This record gives sequence, structure tokens and C-alpha cells, in this order.
Amino acid sequence: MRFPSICVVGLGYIGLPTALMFARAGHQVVGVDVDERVVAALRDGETLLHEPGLAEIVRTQVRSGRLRASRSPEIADAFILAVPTPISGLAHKRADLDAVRRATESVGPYVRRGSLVVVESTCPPGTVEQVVAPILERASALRAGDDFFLAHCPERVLPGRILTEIVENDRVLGGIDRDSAEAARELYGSFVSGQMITTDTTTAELVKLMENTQRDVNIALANEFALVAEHLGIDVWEAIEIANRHPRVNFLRPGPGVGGHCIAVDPWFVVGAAPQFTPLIAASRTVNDSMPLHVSDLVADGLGSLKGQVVVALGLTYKADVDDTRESPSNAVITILEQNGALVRKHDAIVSNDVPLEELLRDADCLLVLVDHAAYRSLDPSLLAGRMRRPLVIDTRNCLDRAAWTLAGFELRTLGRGGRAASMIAASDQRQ
Ligand code: SAJ
Repeated sequence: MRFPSICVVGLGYIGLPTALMFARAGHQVVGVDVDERVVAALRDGETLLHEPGLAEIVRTQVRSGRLRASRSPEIADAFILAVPTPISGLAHKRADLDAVRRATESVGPYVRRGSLVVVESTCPPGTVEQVVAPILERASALRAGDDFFLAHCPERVLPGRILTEIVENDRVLGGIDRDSAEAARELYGSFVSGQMITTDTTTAELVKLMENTQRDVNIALANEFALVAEHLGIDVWEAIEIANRHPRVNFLRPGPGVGGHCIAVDPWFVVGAAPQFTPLIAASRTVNDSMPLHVSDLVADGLGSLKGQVVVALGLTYKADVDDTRESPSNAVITILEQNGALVRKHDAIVSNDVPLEELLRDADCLLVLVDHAAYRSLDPSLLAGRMRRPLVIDTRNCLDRAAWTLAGFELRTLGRGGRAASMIAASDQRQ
């Protein structure tokens, strides 16, 4: 084994699973985090994160003695930086590289001849070469490429499927030089079963941003068609289903907006790097960011006004079946509703369900579905009927069974579904 000891800085949704995979593959791993609660939990063989299968592996790897937790880095053969890169600034959204700088500074003094440093954090193009390398070189008095290896290996795992994808996904390994990329290939080869593709650091940085940008632009396109369909009075969900039968067409799903720490953020790194060439990427961000306002308009439309109306918001996480509420479109929708005088009662099948839904619905005016958790898709409307002051349901994810909810006496409206579709279906129902 070429890099027997590894120091992983940042024990979030990427750093912790990565540390675990290396520990399971037989490396000696120290996991570092600035948050005392994260370190304390890991020392007890526990984690504060919710991800399928994670708690069990944390327990076994901490017990095995191959994974330890610490507040500060120490000497190791390889260092992995997996800290957040958010955006800051409202008018001009720029990458906030403070955490990357701090993490780099913290490992710099421990880098030796022959060490490997890998940046996993998603970064604007050029960061590893222009920001990370100089900091490491200053702190270690060594040269990147000549004396130590430096690579960018962006994570690409999907929250909810992290432990599978971290092993099976193909990996991009961008080296500051060829030997660095090869060193990274050797390191990740200890647990990755997907293919490993080597390139330079800046290409690897851009590849990661391109992936998330493509998804953001495609979601924006679906959202834009949802608005068009509402305007034309047709059903975008039916239209998408039909269009997707074309062998080279694959629309994503419209919804209340794009959340999470990645897809809503990363496109701005590309815009920041080349604003004059990225009008499409910037416009897509604007379209997706405008969806919460559209959802509040749908509610206002359905209720006549928002002032004093009781809205039950179903789903607070940024997407289905995860526990992560950070950067959730639900937060934006709820804020707009409240600013306009609505009284919002919140429920989430995963993170906030102390008060049962049946109780929240009592005398409510609108049930607003913002996240398509499995638990919501399988709700039995007959058990919820007769409690609301007004049985209006607005489904922003098209996840409810229209026939069942209508039969139970609810008025179901769906984002992207215009009036004509509803009336045609009603007409054809009557004909039958
Ligand atoms: N969304 C839609 N419609 C869709 C798909 C998603 O509105 O058809 C919304 C979701 O509800 C959510 C947001 O987009 O609010 C993002 O969800 P997601 O499942 O598309 O992506 P993330 O943020 O959970 O994970 C993405 C993944 N990137 C790609 O699929 C290209 C993952 O592989 C990356 O590793 C991750 O970003 C990351 O960390 O960069």
C-alpha cells in the first residue's frame, strides 16, 4: 500500500464517507473537523449525519481502530480536503474559498516529500493551481509536482446513495502533473470500483462544474416549460412523458426550485470564471430561483389571497428522502408565504413530524406539497379528508395520486398543470 496513512479534513457528507471507505480498505485514517460535536460523535463511534448505511459503517470502522477523529491535522502520507465551498454575495455570487484556504493552511506544515494532497471540494476552475498549491508550497517549503503530489478529485456522489456511488461511480483524477494524477489513481484504487480517468486539475475542476450545471440548466428548462404549460392550459407532466419517448430527449422534472449545496451553487463558479460567455447558465439560475415565488403565486391564486390563510407546508428538505434542509426551496417558499401574511404550519416526514399531519390540517386552507418524500407519495387521502377549512391541495412535485385525492373530496392543483388539461380530463370523465 503506497499511502498507508491518510488525514481527511472535513467530516461532512463527503469527507466522512471517504474517510470510512479508506479505513475499510485498510488505511490508517484520521478524520479532522473544526466542529467539536462532529469529532465527539465520531470518537463515540457515531455520526450526526443521516445517510442510508452510514451509522453502521461509522460504528465498525471506529471500533476497528482504523478511523480516529481529531480537531487538527497530523502527519500522514496523503491528505484529503473535503470542506464546503459556498457562494457569498447577493448581487455577484462568488465562490467563498475561506474554508479551502483554512484547510490547506492547516495541512501545509505536515506535507513532506512524497506526500499526496487531494482536494475533493468543488472549486472554481484554477483554484488548485492558483490558491491551494501556493499555500502548500509556502507552508512546506517544497514544490508541488516536484516534491509532493497534488490533485483534484471532485466528489460526484448523490445524497441518499452516497455509500454506493462513492465506490461505483467513475472518478475524475486531475493532477498538477502526470505523476500526481497517477498517485491519486493509486490512492483511490483502494476502494473505487468505477473507472478512474486522469486529467489536469483545471479540467477536473471544470468537469465537476459542468456536470452540476448541466443538471441545473435542464431543470430550468423543465421549470420554464411548466410555466409555458400553465400559460397554455396544458399539463407539462403529460407533455414531458410524451416528449421523453423520443430516443434522444430526456426532460428532468419541474418543481418548486433547486436546492442543496451543489446544483444551486456550482453554476455560479462557472459564471464567475467567464461572465461574458455564460448568459444561459446565469439565466437558468434565475429561472430556478424564481420558482418559489411562482409557487406562492399558485397558492395565492388558489386561495384568493394569502393574508390570514393557514397553509400546511409538506416537506422541508431540499429533495425527497434526505434529511438535509439547507438551501431548500421549501424555506424560500415558506418565507414568501409568511411575508405575505399566510400562517404556515410545517411538516416533514423525515426531519419534523412531532405534530401529526392530521392535526396540522385541522381548519387549514391549503395543503402545499413541496417535497415528494416516499411517505407523502403513499399518503392515504381518505384518512385526511374532512379536516381542512378548505380542501385545496397544491402539489408542486406531481407526486400525489390525482384520482384518489379528488375522490376523497380534495381540490388538487399541480404545478405545471394548466386549466385546459384539467377541464379536458373532466370532460372525458363525464363522457365515460
Ligand atoms: N430537482 C428538480 N428536478 C429534477 C431533479 C432535481 O427540481 O428533475 C431538484 C431537487 O429537488 C433538488 C435539486 O434539484 O432541490 C438538486 O437535487 P439533485 O438530486 O439533482 O442533486 P444533489 O444536489 O442532491 O446532488 C448533485 C448530483 N449531481 C448530478 O447529478 C449532476 C451529485 O452527483 C453531486 O455529487 C452533488 O450534486 C454534488 O455534491 O455536487
